[in-house]
Amino acid sequence: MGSAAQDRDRTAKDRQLDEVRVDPLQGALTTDQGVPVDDTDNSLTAGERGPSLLQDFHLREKITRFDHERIPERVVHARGSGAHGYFQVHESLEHLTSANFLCDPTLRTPVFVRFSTVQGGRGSNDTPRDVRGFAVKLYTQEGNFDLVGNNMPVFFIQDGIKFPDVVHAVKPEIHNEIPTGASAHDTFWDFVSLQPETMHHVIWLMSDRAIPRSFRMMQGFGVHTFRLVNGAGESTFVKFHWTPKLGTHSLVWDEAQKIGGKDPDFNRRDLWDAIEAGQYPEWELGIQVIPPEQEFDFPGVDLLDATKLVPEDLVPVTPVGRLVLDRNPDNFFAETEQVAYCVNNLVPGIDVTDDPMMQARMFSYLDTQLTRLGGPNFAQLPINRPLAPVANHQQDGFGQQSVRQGTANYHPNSIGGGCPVVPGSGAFTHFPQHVEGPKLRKRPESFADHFGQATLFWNSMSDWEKKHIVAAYRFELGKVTRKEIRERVVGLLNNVDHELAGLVAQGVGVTPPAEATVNHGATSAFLSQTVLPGEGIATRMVAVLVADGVDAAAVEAVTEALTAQGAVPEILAAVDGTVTTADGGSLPVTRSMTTMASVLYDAVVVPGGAASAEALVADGFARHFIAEAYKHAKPVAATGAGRSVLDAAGLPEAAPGLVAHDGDGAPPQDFVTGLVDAIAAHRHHDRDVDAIAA
Ligand code: HDE
Repeated sequence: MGSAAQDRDRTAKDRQLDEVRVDPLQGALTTDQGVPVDDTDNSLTAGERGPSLLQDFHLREKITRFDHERIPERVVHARGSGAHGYFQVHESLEHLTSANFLCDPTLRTPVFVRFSTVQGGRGSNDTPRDVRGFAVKLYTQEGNFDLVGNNMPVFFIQDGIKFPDVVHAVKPEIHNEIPTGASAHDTFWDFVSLQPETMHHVIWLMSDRAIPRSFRMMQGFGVHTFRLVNGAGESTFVKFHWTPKLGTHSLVWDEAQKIGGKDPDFNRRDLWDAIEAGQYPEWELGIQVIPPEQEFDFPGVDLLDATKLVPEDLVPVTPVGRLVLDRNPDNFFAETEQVAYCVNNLVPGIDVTDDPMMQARMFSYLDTQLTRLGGPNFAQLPINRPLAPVANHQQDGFGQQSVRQGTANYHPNSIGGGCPVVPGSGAFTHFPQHVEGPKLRKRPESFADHFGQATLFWNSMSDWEKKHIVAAYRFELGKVTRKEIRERVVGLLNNVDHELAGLVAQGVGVTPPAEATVNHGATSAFLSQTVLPGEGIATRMVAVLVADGVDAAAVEAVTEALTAQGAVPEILAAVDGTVTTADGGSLPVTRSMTTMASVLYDAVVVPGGAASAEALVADGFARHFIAEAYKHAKPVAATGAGRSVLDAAGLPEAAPGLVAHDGDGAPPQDFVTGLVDAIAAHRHHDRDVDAIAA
């Protein structure tokens, strides 16, 4: 374990995990029984070239254990990345809830968070167009509370009974297991075209929210309406929101696809590296609070309908606490793979509602984990074990870890002194909601509007966001081979917005709908990513392209200024090692350019130096690197002769996010400020990039 890890804040969960941390790199090599092994490189054979012997228990054990290393992957959200951290409430929320982690501002509640994609298998890449999971396990003093959310505030369907259908439709097709990590195929869009309730979530999926730049730069949502219950037994409806300090930022689609090949672990690596560098990602927890008497005050929105959000224009999000991730797992399998989130994991003061999606989830998570984690004792796995004491009469089953003492394994008992007792207070109590009605299978009338909020989302987008959404529909539907499915989707889109439907139709070879529908014209000020800029440029990756003869003073000034702001400049040259600077010095190269690609960086800088610029102009890889970064709307900067490389890459004289300084040596302050601001703005989509060949 490195010194940074040793120095970290020790949380209660961390200390609990210490009990099971082992360092197998010490001492003698043994079997699972602790018997020292004499040779682990050669099987026991009858004669030097003879057959292996059955009695070689070390060989058999080693192979058997290897054969059984894999467990079933999650049926959805199989690809994930996790991290430890803590949550701390700003001020007591005791007027709303009795949950003590939300009432005591001095408490730092340990958490384990797992981010994920949904469609792809465990080995799929990080950057498909997909929803991202945002699952938080809080190890509170009153038991584990899991907030198992996504990075989008709504869901595809309204009733959990449709979940197997939507997942079957989006997963790889069953005859050929194609496509991996993508929704751009016939079965998904067939389902969408026949199930109009998907329209709202699907437009989020077609937006840049579905291709986050980083797990650290995406929002999280509890999606369902929850119930908070205070000490007096009064209940309030809430919606949970996580808002990242770094802003909500995305890739562009072409970039996301290329990253899938250049670095399939892009988001996982980004999370890991930021935490190792001490740049701990942070989110604000916010709640929308809806008093019970206002439950029916939102026309077209039933609080129990997971395809709807409550517009923040109507109910603002109140910041209530902070989530910080400050420690990487020690072991991927033991922690990130074996963690089991469950919508059932509730603590006193937090309850569910009758949202039929939430109700189905209450069943599904535990059920799937019984298979995935091999039996009913998975809550005893170190990563799942609560910090709160566990005492009950559950027993036996595969993988039982505890050795229970005594004989009273039932309730009531006198032999065990009646223990464990049902406590008089402090227990989880279901909110005593009044329920009555006939048993029936019927979607509520109040769930009926499938288009209004999709229209609201579309109306609230900036011009470039709208362009990206149209392009995404065109891409996805363009991959759909059956024309009638494309036609049906365009028909549904016409109910969202006539212009949107027409633009998509033109791109996918179907006739634009003739009949103009009425757009309600309403907008929300909270849905566009342009209103979620975040703070600063910390952890932004900046490529500095150099060759022999580079202007050392310019490199030094730019890299120092960026590093001072927490950004990560990397010096890239044609080959690894060092380059000779214009003044005869030597500059270490971080990596060779060909092991990387522009898509792995947030910005590109080309420092001056005549010979360096000349070499880069002659290097097609370098020119492509710059053109591609520019096309992806990234900041591009140059000093001195570096400008000629931008020209050779086909960049215009001036453009948003293009920062240049003519002179050699350390560039002036306004260049540096211009570059930092351009990076902080993330992307410059107000450029005309159609003619750029990259
Ligand atoms: Fe899940 N979901 N889900 N889901 N879900 C699972 O549980 C399910 C839904 C979400 O990092 C599974 O342990 C049903 C909404 C996340 O381990 C499974 C329904 C939201 C994760 C399951 C939904 C989510 C899962 C698969 C419709 C956002 C990954 C493995 C009623 C609020 C958790 C597992 C992790 C995982 C069922 C809908 C989020 C099969 C039946 C809505 C983040 O139980």
